[in-house]
Amino acid sequence: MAILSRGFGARRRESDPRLPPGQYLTADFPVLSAGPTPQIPLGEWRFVIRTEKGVTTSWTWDEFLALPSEEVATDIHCVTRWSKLDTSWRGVSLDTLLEGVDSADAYVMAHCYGGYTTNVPLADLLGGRAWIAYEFDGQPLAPEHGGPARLLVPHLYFWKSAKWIRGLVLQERDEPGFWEQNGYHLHGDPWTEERYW
Ligand SMILES: Nc1nc2c(c(=O)[nH]1)N[C@H]1C(S)=C(S)[C@@H](COP(=O)(O)O)O[C@H]1N2
Ligand SMILES: [Mo]
Repeated sequence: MAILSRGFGARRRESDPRLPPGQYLTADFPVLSAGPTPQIPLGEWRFVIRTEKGVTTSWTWDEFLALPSEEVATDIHCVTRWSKLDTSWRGVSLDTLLEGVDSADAYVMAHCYGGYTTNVPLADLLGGRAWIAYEFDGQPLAPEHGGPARLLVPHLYFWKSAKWIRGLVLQERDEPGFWEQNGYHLHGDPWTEERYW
């Protein structure tokens, strides 16, 4: 009985057009962290964007909360094959954050409290497709899920959505971040299964 109903559920889930190839649906929210959860006092929190020329733009927590924010309803897809549909977030669009930043660099390295890094082409952060998110389900983002704030790039596999984000460095060349150095794809599009390289 259990096997039959699981099989039936799996077939139904696979037919959901929002599910990328090779993914299954999950209703809970797994925590995947490569290290311990860093504790970041809000008074010390900064978000910094640096161009390759070394020009920095920086926000304190209060300055960050004063920026225009957006509600984001989106599906998320982890390379370990779970997908979660209809998640809801609040955050500041990268379009807003990069507006005043003058740079010709095409790539970005995201840096986190705790040392995690991940690389993303700048184009994937623009066009209303990426945010620095600080709420999940109407609540402050829980520390284990990246609070105070995390990068949210839901059209790429979820390892690109760097938790405990500290800043972005714009770069002329693409370079592998933490998981990318360990074999994960440089880009990570779930729809074309850019899992490993
Ligand atoms: N700083 C940091 N960000 C991270 C990670 C991490 O280990 N450290 N793990 C990544 C991976 S592999 C995934 S799948 C998601 C998991 O986010 P969650 O724990 O909120 O589900 O965060 C990504 N961002
Ligand atoms: Mo992941």
